[in-house]
Amino acid sequence: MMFKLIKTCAIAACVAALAAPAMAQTKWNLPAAYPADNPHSVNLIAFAKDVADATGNKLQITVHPAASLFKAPEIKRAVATGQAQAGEVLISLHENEDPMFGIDVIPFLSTSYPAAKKLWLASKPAIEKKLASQGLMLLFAVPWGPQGIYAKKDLNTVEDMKGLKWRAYNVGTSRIAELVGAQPVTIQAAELPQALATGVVNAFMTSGSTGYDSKSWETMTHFYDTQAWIPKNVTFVNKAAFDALDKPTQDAILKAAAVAEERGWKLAEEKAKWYLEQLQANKMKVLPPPAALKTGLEKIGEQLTADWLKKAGADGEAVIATYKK
Ligand code: PCA
Repeated sequence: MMFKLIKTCAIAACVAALAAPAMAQTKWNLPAAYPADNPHSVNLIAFAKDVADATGNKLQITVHPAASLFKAPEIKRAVATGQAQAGEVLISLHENEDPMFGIDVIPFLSTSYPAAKKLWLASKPAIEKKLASQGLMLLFAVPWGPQGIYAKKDLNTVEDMKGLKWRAYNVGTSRIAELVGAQPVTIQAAELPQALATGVVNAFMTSGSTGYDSKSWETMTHFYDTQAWIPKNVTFVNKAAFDALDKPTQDAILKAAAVAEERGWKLAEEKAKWYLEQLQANKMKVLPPPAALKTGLEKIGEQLTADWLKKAGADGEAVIATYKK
């Protein structure tokens, strides 16, 4: 047994040595925007390790979490222009480029993980195509937790949201502020702790994990578990950088990407409840939305759905129809 193992290792080393001159070691950077211990970053680091292992370290991908290399809204362009070879973004940050990038933030369209997965599969071809037209190749997508409202007072109706200093992270969350008469301030997750500490914002909508990452309990008292939508992060590569790799390395990336997508969805779902428990353990009230608040939010959701359908046209309708099938 031991001998066989040694022999197998020796052969593997030999194969690696023979293959080495064919492609020198390649180093890639993968900027990401969320903290190193957030499940998204953990998954990216596991992905990079899988690629390194499968290629015998021929391709080494360094993950740069916490917006340390590029700020969240700059990552996509950095990868498209080849400043970085791969990257992870909250895809709805780019809804202005194509409504399809915002399909996962339509309120109350898909609010459970199986529904979010179904929506992802329905929208994937269109998203893949759009990314390809921008010089990017899609690798995988991973969800956040369902989105709820953080506040420091009771919210019984949407009228109670009037005048709030509302942190937004994309077009949709800004629009919600406008519709309820709050003041939207766009702040990415990396700057959220600072914004909370300085009182620039006093309410926002996000997942349990981002509330946990930004220690929301230090300034917030309530989390309304509205489960309004499940946004996703998408990981892609610069297509030219991918094309420059040899076939075995390309295959290793694609294989690791498929594994990362599956692992990412699993991790997200497993941890969603844990994050809400942490909010509670830190003395926050974790509550279902009161009926009137829920109804008000649903009305806003209808408005946002109509806005989206208008922007996305026939292509959008087709994807929604596939999703609803
Ligand atoms: N966290 C990110 C995006 C969605 C989420 O749950 C944020 O708040 O910026």
